[in-house]
Amino acid sequence: MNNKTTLLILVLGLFLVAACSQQPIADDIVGGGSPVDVGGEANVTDTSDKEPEFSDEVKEFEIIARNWEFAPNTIRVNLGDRVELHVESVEGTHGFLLPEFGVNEILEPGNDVHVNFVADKKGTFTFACSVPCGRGHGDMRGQLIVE
Ligand SMILES: [Cu+2]
Repeated sequence: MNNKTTLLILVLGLFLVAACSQQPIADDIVGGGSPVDVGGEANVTDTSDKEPEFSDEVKEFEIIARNWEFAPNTIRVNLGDRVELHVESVEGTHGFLLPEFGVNEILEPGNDVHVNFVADKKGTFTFACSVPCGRGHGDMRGQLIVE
């Protein structure tokens, strides 16, 4: 009886020791593979990258459309700026097309059309009239520069 109890305790003890010594090893293996760690680091990096990228500042520009030009025809903003354009035709019906930022507006004379977007990519992007408006239509374009 006494012997059996001792044996049982010994065996239980061995199981416990085995279980205890195996768990940290298993944890180490999971931790060493560390898909969780990498994901965490990537998330932290993403957040800190994005936060300074998008400012709360709104940059407003007045643009006049007439036959056959936009004035001004060059707009300069910084990456991450929120941009608000007030575009108004003072002469005939024109369009304002800036496809890279999903902008496509019709400019009826006298209507102040507000266009909002975030300058979320660097580069030089052409905006142009999208309404056939006469012989100068093809020259009626300008540039948005995001730097
Ligand atoms: Cu046009």
